[in-house]
Amino acid sequence: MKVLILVDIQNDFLPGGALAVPNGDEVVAVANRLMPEYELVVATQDWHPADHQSFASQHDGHAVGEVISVDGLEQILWPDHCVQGTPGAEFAAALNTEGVDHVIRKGTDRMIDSYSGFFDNDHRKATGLGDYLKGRGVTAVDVMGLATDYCVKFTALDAVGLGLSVRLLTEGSRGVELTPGDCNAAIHQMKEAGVRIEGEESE
Ligand code: VGL
Ligand code: ZN
Repeated sequence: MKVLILVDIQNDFLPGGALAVPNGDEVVAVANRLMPEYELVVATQDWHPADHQSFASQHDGHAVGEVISVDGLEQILWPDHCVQGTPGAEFAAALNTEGVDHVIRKGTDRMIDSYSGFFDNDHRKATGLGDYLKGRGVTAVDVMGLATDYCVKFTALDAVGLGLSVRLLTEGSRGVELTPGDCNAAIHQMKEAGVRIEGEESE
């Protein structure tokens, strides 16, 4: 079964959003074009409570971009984003959500972030996506969306870890690039883990 995972194509990750991914809006048209080619389309949605501990606003004396320890885990501090029920957390208006079969919300536990659509950042809890795919006999997934160097990367890596055959659709992915080179490094890391990169010959 051809399965597409659309990662976090939400207003706050688009230009003008709270955690804007440069050119993030360009992935919407790619998603809309590709969805009809797939039998199953799953979309992940970053869905934080307003007091999520990945937000710099929750930590006096700390700023966006700093790395601190939260509940024993290293956490990059982000601007408030994708707060449950706010416009920023909604899927991009131009995304054809009618083509989406299933939505997985993540990052709902205030104490731990969840870049991956499968598990939180410490693999303490599963989101249900792994079981959902397993229950449908899915063995391979294509992954695309926002952001290449965070949620797309960790979703792809966890998919590999669950034994799925994974392909990254670079055309449909854009990165935050907090540091220049982060996207290339993420792609390299995915490749090393066994993710096939769209458009590249596999050896
Ligand atoms: C993301 C940072 C924080 C992402 C989500 O979708 O890549 N990045 N929350
Ligand atoms: Zn988030």
